[in-house]
Amino acid sequence: MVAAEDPESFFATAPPLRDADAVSARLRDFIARNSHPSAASGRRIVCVTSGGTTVPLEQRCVRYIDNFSSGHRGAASTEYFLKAGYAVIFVHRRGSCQPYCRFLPDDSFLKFFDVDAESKVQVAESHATMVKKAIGDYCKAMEGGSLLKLAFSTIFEYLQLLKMVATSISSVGPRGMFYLAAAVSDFYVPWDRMAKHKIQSAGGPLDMRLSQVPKMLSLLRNQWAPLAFCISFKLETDSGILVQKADMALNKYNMNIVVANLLATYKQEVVIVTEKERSTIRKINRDEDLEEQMVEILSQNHSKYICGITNGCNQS
Ligand code: 9Z3
Repeated sequence: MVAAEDPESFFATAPPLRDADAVSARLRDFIARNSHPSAASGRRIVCVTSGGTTVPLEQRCVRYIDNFSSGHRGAASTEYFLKAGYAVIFVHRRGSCQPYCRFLPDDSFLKFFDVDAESKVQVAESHATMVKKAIGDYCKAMEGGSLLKLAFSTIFEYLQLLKMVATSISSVGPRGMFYLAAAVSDFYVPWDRMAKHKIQSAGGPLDMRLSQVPKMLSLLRNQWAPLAFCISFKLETDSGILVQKADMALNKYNMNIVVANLLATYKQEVVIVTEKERSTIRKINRDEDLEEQMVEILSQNHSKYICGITNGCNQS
């Protein structure tokens, strides 16, 4: 019997992705359109993952374990990658923060609108500029075919999507990039061992054994998209182990870059760890997005990587 920690068993027992054929067709079209020689071409394609994965405790799920992540980093980074000329596959947690909507508050959304004397609804004057810009940028990305959004909730959906994107993106070789900002569960309940129905409380305290989620980064690097430029994130709460854990991830999974951040300060600073160096980037002023600096540095590193692989810079 294969263990639940084994990738093959994970995929064999996971509930199949809904609309897998349609998702796969959208992906194929998106990659073909953005890698077509006549398109703004030799275009780079990045897969940005964003938001936390859930671990259901019941097949007809009432309860689940969640991972911390609002999706703000992934959404902001997507905007900056688009601005830098990348095509972006935004693999995000359903209901998490979306590109160009980061400034729209979800708790007081109605404040954005006014109703005039004729009962017509319009955007409040005070927010009109921001909303107009957001709509313009979003439409440009969607109509220009440079943004593809794919949603997940569970760890099962996330890893199946990641595999599908990776095996498709492999066709663009080193021009493909993975920016893995999603907060991914380390532990899960395998589908075939999960309670079918709502777990009953009459039975007293609940003992539950979680299996380890198989480490898919090695597969991504070695099998699914071997030439892609891979950036993973390391989130810790203990500053004493952060960089050491990032180094370990860099070496163990052969990542090109690991972005290390602490839960307490991740909005203000991150450490970019490569084989050669570690550099800390900090937010300089309140209104600045740290992601703008991050994307600039990461895309420069991606350019160097493409040059190295293609033996010259004419294809970057
Ligand atoms: C991160 O570390 C992200 O920077 C944050 C962004 C989740 C902190 P927000 O979405 O937060 O803006 O609210 N992501 C990776 C987290 C993670 O689960 N990493 C795994 C690990 O640290 C490796 S895949 O072991």
